[in-house]
Amino acid sequence: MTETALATATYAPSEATRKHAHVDAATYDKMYAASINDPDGFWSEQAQRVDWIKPFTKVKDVNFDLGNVHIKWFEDGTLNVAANCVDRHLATRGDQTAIIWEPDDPKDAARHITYKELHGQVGKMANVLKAMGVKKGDRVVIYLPMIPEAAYAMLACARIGAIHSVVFAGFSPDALGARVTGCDARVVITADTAPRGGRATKLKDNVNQALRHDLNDVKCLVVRRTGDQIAWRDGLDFWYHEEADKVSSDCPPEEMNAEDPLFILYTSGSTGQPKGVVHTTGGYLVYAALTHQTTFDYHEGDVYWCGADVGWVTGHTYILYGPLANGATTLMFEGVPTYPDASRFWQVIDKHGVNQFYTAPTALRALMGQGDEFVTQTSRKSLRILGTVGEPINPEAWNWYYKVVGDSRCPIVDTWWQTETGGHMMTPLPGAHALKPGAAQKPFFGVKPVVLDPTSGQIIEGNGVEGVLAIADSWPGQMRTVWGDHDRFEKTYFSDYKGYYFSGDGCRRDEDGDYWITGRVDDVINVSGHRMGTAEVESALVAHAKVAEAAVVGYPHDIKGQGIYCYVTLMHGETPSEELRKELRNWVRSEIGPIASPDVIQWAPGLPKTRSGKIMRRILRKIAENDFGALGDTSTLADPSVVDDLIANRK
Ligand code: 6R9
Repeated sequence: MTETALATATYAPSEATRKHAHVDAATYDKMYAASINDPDGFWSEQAQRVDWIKPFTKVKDVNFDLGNVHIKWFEDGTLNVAANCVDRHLATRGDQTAIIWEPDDPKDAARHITYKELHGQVGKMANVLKAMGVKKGDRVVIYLPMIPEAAYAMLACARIGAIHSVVFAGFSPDALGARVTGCDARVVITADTAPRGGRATKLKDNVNQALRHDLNDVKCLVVRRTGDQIAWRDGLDFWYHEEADKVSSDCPPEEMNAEDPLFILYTSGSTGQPKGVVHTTGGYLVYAALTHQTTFDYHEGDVYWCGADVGWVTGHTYILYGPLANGATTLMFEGVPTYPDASRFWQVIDKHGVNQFYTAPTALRALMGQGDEFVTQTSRKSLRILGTVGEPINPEAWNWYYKVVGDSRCPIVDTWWQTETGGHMMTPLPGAHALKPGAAQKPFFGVKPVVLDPTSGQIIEGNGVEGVLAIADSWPGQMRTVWGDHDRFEKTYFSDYKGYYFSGDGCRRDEDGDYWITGRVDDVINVSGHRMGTAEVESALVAHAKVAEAAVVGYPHDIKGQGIYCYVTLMHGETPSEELRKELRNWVRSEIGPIASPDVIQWAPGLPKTRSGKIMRRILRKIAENDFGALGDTSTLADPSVVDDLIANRK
């Protein structure tokens, strides 16, 4: 199939999927209408899926007007998130596995942690934190690998009302230090060493380095993961296993207000230092639980796997809080998709009988480039639902995921959302919608998307339209503020388009009213007066059989205003040549049209990516502009050396 044919194919839910699903088409329409017409009634009912200590009487108090933005849900209710994710399941499913832990090395034993064990572990960790002086409202930074203790630590904070800020274990000491300072944390939880893909990151050394100057009174709780030798700061560092021996596992949950902060998560914007996104207790949990159940069509007894890292929002909402609030069995994977080989994901799925699998397009494209045999040698028959998140998925990768991974059996939920939104904002629902490859398609319950004209800020009505994506009203999972800087919160999200939450993404609403995310609007380029999404060109390039991955940026062009600069990674075994360059240029012309013809194609053995797999286009733009002095911070890249290669080989 050509790219265009792939993109226009639709896949209706099979009868089996539709019948099994919590939400079919009619139910979606009914529930969506109710959520928009009567948000108070809808959310008041949905909020009953969590246990409240003191029931709320007020559902929603929201204002999006610049200068007075405030967002409150269930504001006079009280509850505890850890009690909801753990304690309340004990009576009915104490012996059910809550967390399956799959270690980096498949030769090591996997672990199954029941809800009962989880309860004991969370209580212990909570009492250890208390003994270290952590109180309600204090911030705790968590810098851990993907081990069960990461879940214990997050839930322990929630239990005692401390605010966690998880920092991805791949971040550098400087990035870690900035985040500890940013939220003024007095305790960091880490491990000695993090094994990942057969390589080891010395986390405790990183912590020592991060805390070496003005943070040298911050305490550190250390989980023993490998037993490696580490440098110790006497009086400040504590082994978790030693401290845990000294305390009981009984720790009563703190009664928290619905609007008390649950966590801070730092995320990058288009300007300045990373912002501390603040999520609160009641609304976030309700939204996490409802979206997890609905989007993944989660049913009692399912084994569910989100392949993200707990260092990202996807890990917070869809490894931990959503699944555990629903009493699910959630899988935590310590490793990487290509270790020991490119078959690992699919082997883990077979090993644990995974029913729902959720990953990012970048992982799929990387695996797709390795060939189908890594997939087809496994069974995958337990799979029911597949999901993607993080960036627009190109129809090629979608098609591969659908046909090769899912054997054309499993619906793909393409979930558009953000750190700021707390949970899914747009996605097809497996039993309700005919899938369109690459479309996030439908707003979730309570989400009122609007397409705005980027220049006038006016709402664009009707179908077959394109603009910037904003949201007209609040939903319970929405971020409440930027930690310590409410002004920045208002300016970033509510000042460009008055009265709306601005997402920073562009989108198209097609003739059927389905939404397609076209990418960050800061990535839009203007070529000879034509607006173009860099993602469009990338999608065309990766549709070529010899291309594994591509990143496209604009660069100043004397005649066209902006030209199209493409970084292309070829499939394993392909050799760059002038012929191939010409072939790709013609390919893109034929896929999109002559206006999209690449001006420059640079072969890129690797692309600069964050550790969560996002391509850092900022760096690629600078290289394309020949502006090597202003590359900015490259320390957070998964592999900073790719930048040197790209500069050395700049066209
Ligand atoms: C959850 C997460 C948010 C940005 C968002 C958008 C992009 C995420 C997407 C998607 C197209 C999807 N994005 N999911 N674009 N289709 N299904 O990724 O949060 O790291 O904050 O990134 O990611 O551009 O604005 P975060």
